[in-house]
This record gives sequence, C-alpha cells and structure tokens, in this order.
Amino acid sequence: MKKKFVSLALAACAVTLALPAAAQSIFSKPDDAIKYRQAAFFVMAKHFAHLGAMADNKIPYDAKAAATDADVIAAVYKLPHTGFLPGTEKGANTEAKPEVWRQQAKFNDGFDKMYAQMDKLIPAAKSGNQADLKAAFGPTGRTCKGCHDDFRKE
Ligand code: ASC
Repeated sequence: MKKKFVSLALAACAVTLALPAAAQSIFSKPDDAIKYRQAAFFVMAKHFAHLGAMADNKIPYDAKAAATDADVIAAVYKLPHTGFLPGTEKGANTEAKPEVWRQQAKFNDGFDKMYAQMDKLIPAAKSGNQADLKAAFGPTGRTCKGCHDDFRKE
C-alpha cells in the first residue's frame, strides 16, 4: 500500500516536472490555458482578416493600418502554442480536436509552418507595398487552413 502511494506520488511529480515552466508560472487552471490560446488566435484572426481585406481590395489599402496589423500579429503569433498543454483537451468551449495531443509532432510542425509564413507576411505587410502583402497573404491563409482542417473542429 505504502509502495503504491510512493509510486503514485512520484508519477505525479514526474507529470508536474514535464509541464513547461509556463504551465506553472502563468496558468493556474486548465481553462486559463484554453482561454489564453483562444484569445491569442482571436487577436491574430482579426488582424489577419483585416490584412486580407486590404490585400483583396475589399477595403482601401492603407499602408499604416497594414503595418499596425503586422505589429500586433508579430506580438501574438507565438503565443497560442503555449496554451496547448496536456490536460487542456476539454473545457472553455475548446474547438481543438483530440488529434492535437495524439499527433504532437505533426501539430508542432503546423506551428513551425505558420511561424515561417508569418515571418514572410509581417515584413510584407510593413513594406508599404500592397503587391507584397497580396503575395504573402494567400500562402499564409492556406497554412492556417491546413492546420485547422486537421486539428480544429469546424
Ligand atoms: C482568417 C482566419 C483564419 C484563417 C483561415 C484561413 O482570416 O480567421 O482562421 O484566415 O480561415 O483559411
């Protein structure tokens, strides 16, 4: 009995130690991590869609507004990944599919691909040149969609 308790306690410690430091420092409960990733995605989506509207001439191209969008995206695009912690599969109306935790390598690769595209989109959106924005926007949107198809419930 005592032995079983000790091994359970050790297992609990191992799980705690395996969590990224952020899990201990900034999220006090799983729902906080879910809300954090959703909030970061929401801010990204708003500014990404605004860039898209300018790229597609749905609203007039405004170089200054595009640069602001790029600055906001640059500040938040690496935040959502932090919120996909073990134990956050359910709660806070998450749209994440179980595949996020079952196919970790593929999921992480999706983030790397998004980062690579954003690292092109951000300077393009700040270039003051609508053609540059347009050229970078399409591939970035397809990268978003590719990951959503695999890992987000519709
Ligand atoms: C957006 C938005 C997304 C992506 C994706 C691209 O504007 O909110 O999630 O683009 O729809 O296909």
